[in-house]
Amino acid sequence: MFYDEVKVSFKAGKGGDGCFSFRRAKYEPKGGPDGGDGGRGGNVYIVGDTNVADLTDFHFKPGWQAKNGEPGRGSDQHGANGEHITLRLPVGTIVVDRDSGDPIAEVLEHGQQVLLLEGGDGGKGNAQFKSSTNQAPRQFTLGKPGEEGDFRLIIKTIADVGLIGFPNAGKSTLLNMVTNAHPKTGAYPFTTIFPTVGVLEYPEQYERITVADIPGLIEGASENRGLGHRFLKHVERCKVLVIMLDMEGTDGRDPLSDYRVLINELKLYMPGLARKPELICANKMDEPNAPENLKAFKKKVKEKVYPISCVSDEGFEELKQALLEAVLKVRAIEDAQEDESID
Ligand SMILES: Nc1nc2c(ncn2[C@@H]2O[C@H](COP(=O)(O)OP(=O)(O)OP(=O)(O)O)[C@@H](O)[C@H]2O)c(=O)[nH]1
Ligand SMILES: [Mg+2]
Repeated sequence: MFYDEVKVSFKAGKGGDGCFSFRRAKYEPKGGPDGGDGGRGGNVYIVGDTNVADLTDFHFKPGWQAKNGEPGRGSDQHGANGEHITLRLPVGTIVVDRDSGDPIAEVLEHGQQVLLLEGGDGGKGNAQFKSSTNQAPRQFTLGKPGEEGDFRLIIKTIADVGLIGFPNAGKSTLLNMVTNAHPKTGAYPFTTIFPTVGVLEYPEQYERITVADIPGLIEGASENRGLGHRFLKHVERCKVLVIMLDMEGTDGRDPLSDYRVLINELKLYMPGLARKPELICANKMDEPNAPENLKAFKKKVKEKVYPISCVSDEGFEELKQALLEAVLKVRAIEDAQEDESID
């Protein structure tokens, strides 16, 4: 089972209480106040880690708490600070507030650390309240509670290109052939049950892009039917989408209706998704009915189509170059927008 969404509750440590104490020594029967301050509660940090594949650990243990600060002690002893905890999350994880649904934090890179919840301040010991007018203060304060919250952790895959299509279109086969990733492939639907990201290299151009294989979508995916819906979130952060069609129409499929359903599902899920640059890829061109189907398809759809075959490598080069071009275009736009926001 692949967990890309879990409910969790995290809590930072409470501050230790301040101490109320007076010095008592043999020849000092009325020694001054010496109650120390409490230690700070530990913080909760999250950090992105490419070695963490999914949220299984949090599914089985959804509650995490940082240590409380120790109370202050007599003889002016400060309580120890509570230990922080650092939770390692897959890169691309978003932390959402469970009540409001608002995103609180996200980790987008390996090693990126974010302070999620702050530990409470330690209380003040009575020694802190000594003044010229009050030599024997009886005040001290309690430690403050740490921040806490109920969250939803959601992985949203980060890749330049997202491959989407009906089950069995050949998405994983293509990823296997052109990238370093090796997702399972098979002649049955929903072979892929979690997104896999591979790197597509362009040695001559000194470029590389990342490509995500998304589990197959079905009609009604946007309404949460089948496996599809859970996985549409994984294309939200892709720069470019490849709509992969089985041009042979294996098992009675119709490429044109597949195309329309897929575009519609994207729109229904999130209008922004349908506005991303899309490349239409016609797979299985080695099969007997594919050329005829492609002709019919092109009559109805005016966008450029990239015919390929994962059996003969046909069309790979053209598709790869088109992907690079499309990704570089989006990167340039994003860079320009970033510069603008900095100015
Ligand atoms: N003839 C032919 N068969 C192909 C081609 N590409 C993939 N296949 C076959 O199609 C079947 C499905 O391929 P997958 O790559 O597992 O399909 P997928 O789109 O990843 O499917 P899901 O993971 O179920 O969504 C496998 O039996 C592949 O061998 C192709 O270009 N030509
Ligand atoms: Mg697959």
